Amino acid sequence: MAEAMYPAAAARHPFHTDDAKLRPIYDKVMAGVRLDTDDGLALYRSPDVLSVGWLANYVRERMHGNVTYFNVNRHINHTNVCVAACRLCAFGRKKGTDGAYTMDLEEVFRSAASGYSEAVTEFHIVGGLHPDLPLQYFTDMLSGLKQRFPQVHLKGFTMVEISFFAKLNKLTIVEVLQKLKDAGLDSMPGGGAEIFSERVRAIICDHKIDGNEWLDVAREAHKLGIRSNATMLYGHIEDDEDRVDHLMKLRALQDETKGFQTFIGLSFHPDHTVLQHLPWTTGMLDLKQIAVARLVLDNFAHIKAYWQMLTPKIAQIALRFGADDIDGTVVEEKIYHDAGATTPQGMTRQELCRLIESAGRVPVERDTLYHPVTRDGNTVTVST
Ligand code: V47
Repeated sequence: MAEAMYPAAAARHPFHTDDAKLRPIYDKVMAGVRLDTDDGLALYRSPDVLSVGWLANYVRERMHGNVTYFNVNRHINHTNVCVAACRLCAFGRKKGTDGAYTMDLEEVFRSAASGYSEAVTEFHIVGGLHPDLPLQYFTDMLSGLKQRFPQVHLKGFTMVEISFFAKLNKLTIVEVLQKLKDAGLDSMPGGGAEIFSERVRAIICDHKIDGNEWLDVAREAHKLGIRSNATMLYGHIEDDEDRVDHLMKLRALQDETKGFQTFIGLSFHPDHTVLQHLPWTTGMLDLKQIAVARLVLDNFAHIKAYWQMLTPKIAQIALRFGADDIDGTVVEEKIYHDAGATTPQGMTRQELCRLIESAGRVPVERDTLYHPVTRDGNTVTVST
């Protein structure tokens, strides 16, 4: 059906490219054959970004037709106090220093309720690694949010936070995940993966768990039925091999657990970080990253163009380079804005729909698990 409606998916026209290395990749994509490491490298290194994008768009339309997903969500960053001092980060503060904050639970609940009047379907909850917050703060947060907002999906805590909670509370990863799940955790965001290469991690985030631990926590979460997203931080000091290695590791874990929902490439924002001498990513790299992810991550249903990080304009173009999701209303964002993002803090549902429609796509509001959502005023119905 999708193939009949969308010409790129129907592959009626021949594949014109100046880059001969893309031709065997074209053959594999048409035949639905999995791409390997060399293919991933050839895609990153290709000067023909439009052909790379065409291939990714073909796959995107084969999977999702003309649909682009978005959601109505709110980010909650309960604390920026963090014991790690990652060079990539402008958000974290040491306890007691200028600008450090920690919300008490009443502030968390107030912040959850504030913002746009549109009924949100998801709270996205992440914070720094605070040395004094006991696990009960988080279980009380989750159960308190569920009690006050029973219809809202709670997507919270990165693999890095889970590992930290386990160490701080002398519990296993599984015990922490189970307690959070029992308190109301529905799924997890994809942050904190950065890039799995040890060489790069030693420079950009040496205080963080290593890549294998990130993957181990994701594996345990998926085994408990907690789905998650996955991310990759790019555009700093990594090279093409590091990027392909990262994608291959995510793909291998997805083969095993099928627990990842969406992949989000996160472009490095250097301002106010220790790495602020590094340049910002270019639009071409951002688009190529979306496309390569779509082509290599054949077992991921969704590739997200996070508008707030990419800018709304690049995110729109990304909907023709492999992305089928543009993220949500967000309302209040701190991590990227502390690192120099100039995008708005949030967008209304109507603004998101306009962005998607003017990219020639059909907006579909989804809940966190990609069930379509319909609204009558602020009454939300989820089709499961
Ligand atoms: O965990 C931190 C990264 C992540 C910087 O799962 C930085 O739906 C760039 O994970 N420049 C938070 N990146 C964002 C995130 C996310 C966002 C939207 C949706 C989802 C999802 C997840 O941002 C952090 C870290 O990996 N980060 N500092 C920086 N200066």
